[in-house]
Amino acid sequence: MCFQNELDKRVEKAEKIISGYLPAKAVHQHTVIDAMEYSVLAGGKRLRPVIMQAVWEMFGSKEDIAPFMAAMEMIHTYSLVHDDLPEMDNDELRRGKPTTHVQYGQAMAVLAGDGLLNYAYETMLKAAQKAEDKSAFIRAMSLLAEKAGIYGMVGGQCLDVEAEEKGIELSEEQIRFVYENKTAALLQASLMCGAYLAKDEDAAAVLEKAGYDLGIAFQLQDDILDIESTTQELGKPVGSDERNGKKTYVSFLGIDTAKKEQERLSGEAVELIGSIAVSGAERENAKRFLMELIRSLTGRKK
Ligand code: GRG
Repeated sequence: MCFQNELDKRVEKAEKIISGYLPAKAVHQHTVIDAMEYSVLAGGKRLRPVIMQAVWEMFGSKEDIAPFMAAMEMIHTYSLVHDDLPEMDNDELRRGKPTTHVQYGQAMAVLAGDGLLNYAYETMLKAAQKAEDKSAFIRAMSLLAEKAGIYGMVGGQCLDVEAEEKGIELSEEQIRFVYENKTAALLQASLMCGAYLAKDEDAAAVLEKAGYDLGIAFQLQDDILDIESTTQELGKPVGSDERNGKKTYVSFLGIDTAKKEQERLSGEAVELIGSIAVSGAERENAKRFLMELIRSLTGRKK
């Protein structure tokens, strides 16, 4: 099967899983549940759950990865909903659709983000009760929590927001901190959960490094697209960094060096994954897919 067909199939599978874990309708709080569903089902590449499933296939574990895939996409989506709010980036378009606060109002968008974050943990905890290997399950869950929190995504977003609010020009090291946490942390968790469920700590350490490289490369490409792409192609506004006078890693490196660095980091991530030994055709296939997926993100158009 060619890579694009396999990716399409895997995205479709991830979308079914994610939809299956969305909260049931309810009478009085139906608006927040609708807004949560709207945000999650608005589209998106489903990159993180697809990565999670591929890694899980590489290692094999009796514990199900599906609740983690759904929880990861809920956490990722909450971060986008909150990031789009007027108090943060004030964006009106996301995934080609009106942002959640445009569609449902600001208060409901805050609640939808809160609801998604909380429901992610409800989803994993419900599944944990049925897990055979509870310690492996809890290890994976606490990794996800950490990478999403103040020592991960929220921490990265904190410095990013503060710099913008106070007009502070970040140093290269500080920009790296922002990228490592705001962007790489959830990608690292996506790569590591499957290894933790299979209790392979050594592989998880290699995947954490690969996730760092992938995350920085992914964010560099995001910044490059903000300069070179169009709103139509991206499904979200472009040129926002320049408009907001925001210094990015690309403004430090210059666009040509940034492109080279992005390729170097993606290549390093692929190599690290390639260095992990797996045996059996199915596991080899999952590893090959994961490597191709990361290669395909170099020069991604959205
Ligand atoms: C509000 C706590 C909090 C955090 C917000 C996610 C985020 C942090 C900000 C959004 C803006 C941004 C540039 C984030 C970096 C990560 C990133 C490139 C997210 C977009 O991920 P994609 O491209 O999105 O996978 P889709 O829509 O395809 O799922």
